[in-house]
Amino acid sequence: MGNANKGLSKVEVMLRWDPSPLGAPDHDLDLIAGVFAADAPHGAPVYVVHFDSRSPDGTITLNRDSRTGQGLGTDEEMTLELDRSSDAYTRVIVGVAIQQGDGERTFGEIADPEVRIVEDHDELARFDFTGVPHAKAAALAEFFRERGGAWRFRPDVRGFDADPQTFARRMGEA
Ligand SMILES: [Ca+2]
Repeated sequence: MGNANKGLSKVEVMLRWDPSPLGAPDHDLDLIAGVFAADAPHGAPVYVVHFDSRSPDGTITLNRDSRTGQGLGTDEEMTLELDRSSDAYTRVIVGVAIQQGDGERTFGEIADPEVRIVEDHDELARFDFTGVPHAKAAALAEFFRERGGAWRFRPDVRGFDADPQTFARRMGEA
């Protein structure tokens, strides 16, 4: 169990959305995590994890990936083993980006997108994107390491007018 003094250890991030209407182009949302080092917590990420990119130390894993949102329940799922991460890393940002095809796609056009962040069975946060309807990508949550080493969580919703690659580079700016 996550106890307040001990900090977070292993966190699950779950993304779901509904498929686009029949005949319309697929909506492809991606969970993205950026990992930041102590000397540049708001700079470029040391590495990012998404459908095409793995965590070099194996502490962040994308367990499930969807390109359409079809199926019941969670469409994409990521596990963050914060307690196994190197001391050099002090900040992790988790967000969602929409793949941009022909024409622009924003969260307001996606049917029922939702992210849940859970540790064990405790829900830390739930996001429905209603605050960022015009964004193409959004940072949602920040995990940060306290001086004593414990990992903490805070919601941090910021919309971006950016494709997934640009979002991944810039997600740590704030
Ligand atoms: Ca996807």
